[in-house]
Amino acid sequence: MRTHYSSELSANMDGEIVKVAGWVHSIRALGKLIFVILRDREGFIQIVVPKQKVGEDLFKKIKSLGVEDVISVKGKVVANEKAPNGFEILPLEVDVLNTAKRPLPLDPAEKVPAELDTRLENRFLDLRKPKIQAIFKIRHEMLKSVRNTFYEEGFIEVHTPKLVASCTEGGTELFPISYFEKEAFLSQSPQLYKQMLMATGLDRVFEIAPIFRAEEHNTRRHLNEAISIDVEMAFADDVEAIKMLEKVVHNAIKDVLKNREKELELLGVELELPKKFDKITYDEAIEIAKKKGVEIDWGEDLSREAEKAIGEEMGGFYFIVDWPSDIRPFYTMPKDDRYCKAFDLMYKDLELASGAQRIHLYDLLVENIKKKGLNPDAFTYYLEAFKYGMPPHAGWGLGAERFTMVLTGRENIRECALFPRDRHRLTP
Ligand code: ATP
Ligand code: AMO
Repeated sequence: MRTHYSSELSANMDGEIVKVAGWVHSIRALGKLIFVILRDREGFIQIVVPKQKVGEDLFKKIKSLGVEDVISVKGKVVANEKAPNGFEILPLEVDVLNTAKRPLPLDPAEKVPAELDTRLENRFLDLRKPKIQAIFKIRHEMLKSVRNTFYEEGFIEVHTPKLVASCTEGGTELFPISYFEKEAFLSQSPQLYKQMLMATGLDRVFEIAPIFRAEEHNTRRHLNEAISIDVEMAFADDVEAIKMLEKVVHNAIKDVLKNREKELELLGVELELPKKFDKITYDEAIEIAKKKGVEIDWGEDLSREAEKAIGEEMGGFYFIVDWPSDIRPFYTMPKDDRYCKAFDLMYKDLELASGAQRIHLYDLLVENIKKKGLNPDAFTYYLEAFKYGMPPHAGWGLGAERFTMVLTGRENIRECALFPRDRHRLTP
């Protein structure tokens, strides 16, 4: 139904017959002349309709169109300095493929921005806006780049179960589900499975898949269903895992800058390629927070206020390393009797990724599970993998929506998921 996208047309094609298709973005009738702006995925095209050139019938047909009707137009490209982008289309045939009921619950061409709730209620219309599509084009570019880096670095793509029997991350709650006669949960993280895969010889695996977290509260950076970019590397330590994360993030930003210039401009984002990733220890982070007047004791997880204070001081991308063992999950490799080999990648005050070198030694792992007040019997299937030759390994999880927030300059994570799931939203 189309030969060209709007972006594939130009004034140089003057005289060529083409077929374009999309939605009626706007329609302006000025007596014997109508201007239709057609919108497709790649932009806008002006259709110029002079009554005496197109004939009575076609003129009438076009005049009866309304905004958001779906049409396909066969016509001639006409170079015209006065038209947007220097050309317009003189129609020969118009197919009305479908009509739109009016009034629209949300106008994709609206000048006044709608509330986020209204936008999410009518997401299919919201997504017709070029600026909103730009977010998902950038997200797509990021994921494509991330995958390319994984392929180049010899990673194997895997998928682990999302219906699981036990928790992996302390802190957030699980969603219970009924699994025939057993109790089961939606997976919070592929953590245990990606670690088990380190005992198989697959060595380097990645998974890009949903994680489910029963976050009780509404925040601007938590979803109840998110996409996690997960990595696990055998024969590697925390330092190598950090290097891989830096490479993935660096390449993604480079590719977005290179291939999504138009979208970044539309969103008004000035993205900078990070030259280096600063590293501060947890102790240094706490000191920064304290100096800025935040009340926080050593050994506490970073509060929102602490994250804000540290983010303000650090700016951009940076790592927080050398965390107290007590506030990291049971699978984290200790460094000494107080600290462990865990790291977080931050962008200003937003946590983008968490990772660590893991415990690969069976006895130490069982001891740590108990220390966290968990029952090792609940982890039998996982622990078995540590008995018969488990190499040292490390990995991380990077939130796709959080990374997209940074790449697109959005303040609310809901903007970076097509159909976000939050405390109050289960539809659309
Ligand atoms: P992760 O869940 O991987 O740790 P995160 O960014 O959610 O990533 P947390 O350590 O959970 O980091 O939380 C950071 C801060 O945000 C903490 O101060 C915590 O109290 C607060 N916080 C976490 N989850 C919520 C939530 N659902 N609602 C409100 N505040 C939250
Ligand atoms: P963590 O719990 O820190 O670590 O999660 C990793 C990353 O996933 C993203 N994320 C979320 N994004 C949106 N909404 C949420 N509710 C949410 N929760 C997490 C964040 C976070 O940094 N197993 C470890 C990873 C590892 O060590 O390999 C884990 O799950 O960007």
